Amino acid sequence: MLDSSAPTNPRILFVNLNPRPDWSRDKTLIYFNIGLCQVMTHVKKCGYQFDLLDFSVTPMYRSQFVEQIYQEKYDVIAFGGMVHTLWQMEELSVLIKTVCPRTCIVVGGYATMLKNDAVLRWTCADVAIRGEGEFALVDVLERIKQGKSFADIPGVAYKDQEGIHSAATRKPEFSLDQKGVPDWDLFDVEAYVQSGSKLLSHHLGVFQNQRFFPVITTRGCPYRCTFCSNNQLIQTHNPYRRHSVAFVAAMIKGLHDRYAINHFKFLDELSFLNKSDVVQLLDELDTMGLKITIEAICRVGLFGDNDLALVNRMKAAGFTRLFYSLESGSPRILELMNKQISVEEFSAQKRVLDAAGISSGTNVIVGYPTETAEDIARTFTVCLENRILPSVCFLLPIPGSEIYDRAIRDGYIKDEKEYVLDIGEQQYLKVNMSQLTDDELYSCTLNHLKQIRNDLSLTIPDENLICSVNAGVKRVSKKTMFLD
Ligand code: B12
Ligand code: SF4
Repeated sequence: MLDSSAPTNPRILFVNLNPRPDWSRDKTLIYFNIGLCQVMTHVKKCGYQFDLLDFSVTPMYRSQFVEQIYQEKYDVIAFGGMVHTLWQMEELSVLIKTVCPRTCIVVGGYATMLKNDAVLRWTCADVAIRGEGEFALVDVLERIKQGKSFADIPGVAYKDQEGIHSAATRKPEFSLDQKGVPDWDLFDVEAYVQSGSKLLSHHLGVFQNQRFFPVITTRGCPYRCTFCSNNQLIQTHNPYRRHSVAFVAAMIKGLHDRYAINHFKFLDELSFLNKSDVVQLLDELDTMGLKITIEAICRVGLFGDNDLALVNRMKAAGFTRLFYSLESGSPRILELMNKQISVEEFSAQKRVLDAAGISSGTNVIVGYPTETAEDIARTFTVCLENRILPSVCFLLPIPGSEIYDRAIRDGYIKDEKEYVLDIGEQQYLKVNMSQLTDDELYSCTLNHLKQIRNDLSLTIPDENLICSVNAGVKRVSKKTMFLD
């Protein structure tokens, strides 16, 4: 953008996409978008003003959106998200360019990490911020203010009349604490809290009558499971880092005191890498003495039978639930997944958490290449023996994962753009790389889940065993982010 009429103070609009515009609102949570909130917090700190349209809280008709952008004549419209929301980025960017061709569209989030700047090729976006967006977006806004090109901003790819200009990866330059606590009030916090307080979901836990809020205490994950987009995509942009425990405690206390939040869900990929991480946080929580409950994420193998004292201490500090994924009960498949865990460790962890009264959540993946009905049966037998109903994913090749590259190589994905723009979620069987037919895979999974449900005397209808909102082999999507 080399423009003599460069705006001194660009008019900026942020759009928070609703990742699930077609999901029934009373049956699921709307998740606070911490990443976008962090980006907006930094932009505000640097002196910029902006508007926000939050589609998660207030969905809009297309005509309302068009009216707003036409009237306001924004210089910059910024939005972002997972690759699973790329279809929305396309829809929105096409619409914006039709109504306001001169507006600079900036996209961020996981979708921008697709190979070969696909986000710039497949959408009408002008600028793609790869990796963490806080500092890079401010660099972009400064260039817009100065009427200068976006060339040579680390992590910023862009397109102009000459074509697409790729960017080197911008390594995270700052410690997590240096980013500061997000300015939660930029969003309608109460709308998010209310969404959680109405929810009663087996898979997500029971939030009714709780004031739930998510927090991030770490970024990234040092492991490289073959099915996870961390495998190739995120590692380079997002090395494993932790907030200090003092920061985490202060953030929790701030949310508790200001919004009366009493239930915290750590939305990390990996909240605790080892036991000393747990001990340090417990020491800090002890000094605060708040009456709160917490859910966190760890890996199988963190706790064993000898850790009862430690997990008892966690329970006393408010930890009510830990989520750790088994993924498969077949050692052969676990090995292929590069999961680096064992079934025995899973059972030991479940046992010791049960003894402390901390509930366990787990996920399993079905449909892995070479997987047989016997492998799948082993997975569900492990769950049944450990008395846990897992949440289930059908293996979904996600860009950035080894499995995605394999799905392309082996011809399961023929047209990448078409696939990614309609990727859907892991609860829907889309690409079947296993030894079973689609029907066999789906019905054997459902039958195993029914058996576990019955044995554990749970009252979950068949249609909600795989997906708590709606079930089916194929995803049903309206394919628009706007109200009808
Ligand atoms: C909360 C969450 C969700 C929420 C949605 C959150 C939201 N409001 O957008 C829900 C529950 C809906 C969800 C669903 C899914 N999720 Co999810 N989710 C997460 C989770 C746990 C936390 C996200 C978060 O807050 N991160 C912390 C913030 C600080 O980081 P961030 O969001 O990446 O933001 C930074 C940058 O990306 C960038 N950025 C982000 N937005 C923007 C915008 C602009 C304009 C700019 C400039 C920059 C920018 O700057 C931010 C600050 O540094 C992550 C794991 C994780 N810990 O990251 C998985 C994760 C993002 N999800 C993932 C997956 C696979 C899914 C599902 C496909 C799972 C499924 N059910 O099938 C679905 C897809 C839903 C859909 N239809 O799109 C993958 C990523 C996939 C990918 N490569 O895109 C992750 C990484 C988990 C994993 N390791 O597999 N998810
Ligand atoms: S699946 Fe979990 S442990 Fe494996 S790489 Fe992804 S976040 Fe890390």
